[in-house]
Amino acid sequence: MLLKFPTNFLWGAATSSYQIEGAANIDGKGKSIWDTFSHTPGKIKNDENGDIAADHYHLFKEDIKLMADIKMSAYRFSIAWARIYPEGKGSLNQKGIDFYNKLIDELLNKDIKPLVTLYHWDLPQKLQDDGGWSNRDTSKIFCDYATTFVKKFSDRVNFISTLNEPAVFSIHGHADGYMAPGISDKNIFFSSIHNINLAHGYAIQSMRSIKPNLELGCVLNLSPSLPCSNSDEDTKATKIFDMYWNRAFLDPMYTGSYPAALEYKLKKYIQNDDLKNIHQKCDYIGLNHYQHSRVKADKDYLLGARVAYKDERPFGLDNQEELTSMGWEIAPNAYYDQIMELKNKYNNPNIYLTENGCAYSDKIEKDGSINDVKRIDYLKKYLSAVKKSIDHGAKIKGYMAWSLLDNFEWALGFEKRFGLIHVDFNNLKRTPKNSFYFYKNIIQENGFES
Ligand code: GCO
Repeated sequence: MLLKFPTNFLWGAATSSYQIEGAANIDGKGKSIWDTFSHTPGKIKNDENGDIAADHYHLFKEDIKLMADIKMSAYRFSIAWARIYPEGKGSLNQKGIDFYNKLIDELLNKDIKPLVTLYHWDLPQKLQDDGGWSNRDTSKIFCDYATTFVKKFSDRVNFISTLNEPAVFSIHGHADGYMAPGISDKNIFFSSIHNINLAHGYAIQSMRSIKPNLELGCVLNLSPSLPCSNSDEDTKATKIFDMYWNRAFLDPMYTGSYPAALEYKLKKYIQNDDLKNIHQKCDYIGLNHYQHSRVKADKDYLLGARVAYKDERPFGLDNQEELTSMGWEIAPNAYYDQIMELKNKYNNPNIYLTENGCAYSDKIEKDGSINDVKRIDYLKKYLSAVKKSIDHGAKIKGYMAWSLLDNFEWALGFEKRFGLIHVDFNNLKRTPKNSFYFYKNIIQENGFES
């Protein structure tokens, strides 16, 4: 059956600065917490780092040409804060501004809409040295950075997201320490949650005051949380996990209040008009989604709850269930359920699907092609779920495949390949995979045969 998407539906791909740009120490860029973390032995698989990554910094024109070749209508990317403000604040780095001017101008020359994320985890190290997100001043400094971005680029960029996945970088950066800055401390974690929410609110207010018709919002990782057993401990842990993973940012940003249990934990950080400052009019929710969260109680975890490991197979899940190379389930029903929860419980917002995709180890055939049939199948299943949600009233405005290019998958390094385009990290050669050409047909037809 032919699944047709709405007219003007945006089809594109997503990346992030630290994962693809490289050029980590040139043209005046300051250090970020991911430069520090990736150069800390033992933090990243094979001790890899993003010093070169996919070298998008030098190869962006080639990458944009590939996007234009298949008529992508949008490209979601993030700004490396430390390229603009090497120390997070104070003096500007003109070479950093020049890079993003060239990138944005090239996109516009090719009729590709820039979807900019201001913060995709790479906090300037100097700000971390002053406490990072646990320092309330960082919220205002982020606002100044956002204000500068709008003043320099909003003549050409209309779509701006404040943050990427605040739950991920607050939890993994400050509760379990799995990601930069690698901290595990309850007070730092709780104060960071609140200051990150404040940063979003201050930035939206300031950007809106400069240019009222910008399309502004936040990109959130949201997934239905399910206990991985029917024990009381796992059931209780699932409620706790859901509060931190799904509600800690969505609720204050989009409804104006924290979940009661969380507000109690944050109360010593919350000052007078904070919730009013956080709850600003947003034009959309950016949804990043991959699978359910299968939750397990774990007293050794600061949250007392974590995502189940692959071998902690959730009850009721057929052990034949296929997993991607991340060990993630292929569960398009979870995507549908998550979208419909936003529609039904969060006032039917405009939703941009800002990340979705799968990692598989891709094989290069003798003729140089990459026949990634599993990724094509994944796209069909997940986009069918998207179409079903649209048919049931969800206001989905676009889909950004994660990811345009194979890239640096954080603590897992370069092994996990999410790209529609293969990158040989030894010589930086780009090879479009068959899923890239399948995506070309989807864009051409504005849909596909399910
Ligand atoms: C995230 C990040 C991306 C990841 C992708 C695969 O969603 O975690 O935004 O940077 O690389 O999701 O894990």
